[in-house]
Amino acid sequence: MSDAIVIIPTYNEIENVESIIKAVFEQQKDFHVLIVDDNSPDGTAETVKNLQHQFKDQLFLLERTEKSGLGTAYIAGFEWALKRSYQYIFEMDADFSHNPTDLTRLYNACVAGADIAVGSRYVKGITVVNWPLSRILLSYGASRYVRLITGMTVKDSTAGFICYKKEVLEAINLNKIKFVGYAFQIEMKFKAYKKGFKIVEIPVIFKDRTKGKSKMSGGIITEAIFGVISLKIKSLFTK
Ligand SMILES: Nc1nc2c(ncn2[C@@H]2O[C@H](COP(=O)(O)OP(=O)(O)O)[C@@H](O)[C@H]2O)c(=O)[nH]1
Ligand SMILES: [Mg+2]
Repeated sequence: MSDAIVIIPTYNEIENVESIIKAVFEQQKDFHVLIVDDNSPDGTAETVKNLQHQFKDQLFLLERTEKSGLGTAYIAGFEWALKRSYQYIFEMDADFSHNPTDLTRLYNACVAGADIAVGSRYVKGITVVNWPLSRILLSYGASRYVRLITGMTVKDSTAGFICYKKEVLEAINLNKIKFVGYAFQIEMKFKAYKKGFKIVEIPVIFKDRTKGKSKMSGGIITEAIFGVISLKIKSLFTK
């Protein structure tokens, strides 16, 4: 039994899913993997099922009936993981934007005392490769905006490469998490920050995907812009 599980949400990631799973299992540390697939029309889940024979009791699949956003996919994954005895629960994308070799660095940071280790693009300058300038500006701008509005010190608040200690996920009321896109990532960090958990940022290099398509949309950006203000206002009235 491993103490760590990497949750990877997928929607139409047929070109990446097998290689990302294998890349995680190639790490020296024994990580388990949970794929949360939203009934991808391209057959992503079938590929995972075939691999389950090879990685029995290490590779798990949670299938949902329709595309319902990254946030709710993670919540379903967190609930699944909390029912089992994992101590360290990760978020990672399927598209190799996050380098699986960094998993161990995030893990070590939590073992060394962090409650949340964030794979961060903005602690050593801006470590983003192959994104168009417009997307870098959007993401970096979002990070400055979140710091300004919320007062939270985390630099890369929209990051989705994370190791949570299970106590953090147990303390946050997952049923009350509202957002689905980038705002989901901000909301999770903000709730943990408000509860006094120790958040550590580990510098990572984020690379844009080379295979498959981004599922980012304008709606997700709008959600983040207004979502951050609403998070801050609500936090003034609750503890
Ligand atoms: N299960 C599920 N996964 C999703 C959904 N939207 C995005 N993803 C996955 O979330 C990860 C990040 O999405 P991506 O499209 O790369 O977003 P970007 O990196 O912001 O452009 C990838 O592994 C996607 O397959 C969704 O609605 N449901
Ligand atoms: Mg991506």
